[in-house]
Amino acid sequence: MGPPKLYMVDVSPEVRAVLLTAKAIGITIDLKIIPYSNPDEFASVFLKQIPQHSSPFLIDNGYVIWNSQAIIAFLIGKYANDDSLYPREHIQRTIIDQRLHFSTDVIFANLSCIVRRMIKRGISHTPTDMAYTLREAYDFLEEFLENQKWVAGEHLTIADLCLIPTVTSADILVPIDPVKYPNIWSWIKSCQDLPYYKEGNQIGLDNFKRLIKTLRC
Ligand SMILES: N[C@@H](CCC(=O)N[C@@H](CS)C(=O)NCC(=O)O)C(=O)O
Repeated sequence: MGPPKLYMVDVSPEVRAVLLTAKAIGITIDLKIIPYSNPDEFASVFLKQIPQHSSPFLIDNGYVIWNSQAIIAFLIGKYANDDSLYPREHIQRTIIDQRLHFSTDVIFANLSCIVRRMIKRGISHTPTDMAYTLREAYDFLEEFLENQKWVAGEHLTIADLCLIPTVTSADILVPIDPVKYPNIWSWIKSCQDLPYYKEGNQIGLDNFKRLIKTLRC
């Protein structure tokens, strides 16, 4: 059977959310790079297995699971020793779920739209309306973090592990002003202090930064 296999490329913030979660719960996952540059291999490992053609995806005991947040909930349910990262108590869980949707629907949605335009249409700047929406999202996040250390309360949860890769990636395209957003920067610093932050987010974030630099040239 072996450890679960994660098919991924770490420039993706959604991938890094899974990497952070796996490290936070202390499980080993077998990382497989999606072979984007090899069309035959890409068709057999990716297009065939994933009807939605979406990365990352996980294969665990023969089951194929895609969507980072579905993967994360699965890993916590199956492998975590306790529910502290995704508590079952319904109000706590609802707040976490709300933040997860905020990460996907607002931050990642805009981020991926900007990056797709860069890759597919060669547009090197961030369109004003998308920059505006990201800044509006920073305003909301700043407010979520008022008087609390983590995005869903006083404890680290998967909401932080999902938001930190999307927010730090968004910062590369639309910089987060440290004067205007002190709560966001102190939360980023708390995340950076996690012992698994470098491997879980920083390495892939640096790769994302290099990719954006190339696309802007
Ligand atoms: N919300 C989804 C987003 C998945 C997604 O859009 N992934 C991108 C990469 S970041 C993708 O697969 N794009 C299509 C492709 O790579 O062919 C998730 O959390 O998994």
